[in-house]
Amino acid sequence: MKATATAHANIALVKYWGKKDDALLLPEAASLSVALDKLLTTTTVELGDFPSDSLTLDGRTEDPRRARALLDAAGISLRARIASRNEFPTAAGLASSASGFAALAVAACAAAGLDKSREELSALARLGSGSATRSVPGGWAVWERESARQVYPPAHWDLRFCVAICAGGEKDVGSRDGMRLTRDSSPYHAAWIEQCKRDLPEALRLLAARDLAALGALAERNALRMHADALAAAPPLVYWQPPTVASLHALRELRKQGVAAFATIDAGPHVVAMCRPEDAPAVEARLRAVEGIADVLVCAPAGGARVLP
Ligand code: 2P0
Repeated sequence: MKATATAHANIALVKYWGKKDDALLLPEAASLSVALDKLLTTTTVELGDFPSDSLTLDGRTEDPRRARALLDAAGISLRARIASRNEFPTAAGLASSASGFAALAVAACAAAGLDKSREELSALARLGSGSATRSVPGGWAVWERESARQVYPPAHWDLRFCVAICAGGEKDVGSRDGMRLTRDSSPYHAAWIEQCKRDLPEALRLLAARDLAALGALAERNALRMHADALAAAPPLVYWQPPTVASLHALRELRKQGVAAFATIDAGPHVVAMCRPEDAPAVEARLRAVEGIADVLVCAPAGGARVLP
């Protein structure tokens, strides 16, 4: 009763920032993301008659309660030993909950011998973390309600996503609390959600047409509007650090020089710049020149979660 699965983290171009159901992790608006090849998590689940559940992340012991919620929903009552490993620096504060819970859902069901559809696995991953819903199908994925679906495979569009590490360590306020605080206190929140509802169909049209200039501009606006909403919370949520702002300016400068590179930022300080593969070396070099940037990971689109043989 043991299985191992892998999953990639994803970056949203139309973001999820607000739940309509806190217990079921259902989003107020649909989101669009792409899975990133270098942000890979491998998770092994062993089921048995153990005294309690246990979870380690890169060898450190973590609280297994969110994992248990997912296992219960899958109908797995046996205790679980879960060991998860990230192929990327968690110390740098890169989110691993999306890839972690996607890999967990797939590994746990495989260990239990449960034959679940991709849709069911996506819905299970959601109970661990909202963004994990999209890491199960991987590729270019849309999450509307209970589960996410792949709208295009990774090969639909060979773009690059340059992940600039703009700070070390954990952030002060995690996504779960930050999202709730924003929804409950930002005067702009309703407008943000309405904006996402307008952005998604437009983003899908631009994704179909592979229009980088327009999709990149839309994704950058969407991310900045999400942060405007978070900044307007009480108390305010300031996820940015000085290199975050410097990177936004650096990408603006690059665009003036004719390089199409656009920023997105999750609930943290790191900037992800999307660009064409041939422009990635210049974008990477420009970001590395920003004071305070520790590292840049250049990623390509990746597939979904899968069981390892
Ligand atoms: C996203 N983020 O769409 C957005 C953009 C961060 C900013 O999904 O409470 O860890 O577990 O559902 O998924 C991060 O939030 O939050 C996230 P929960 P999650 O990728």
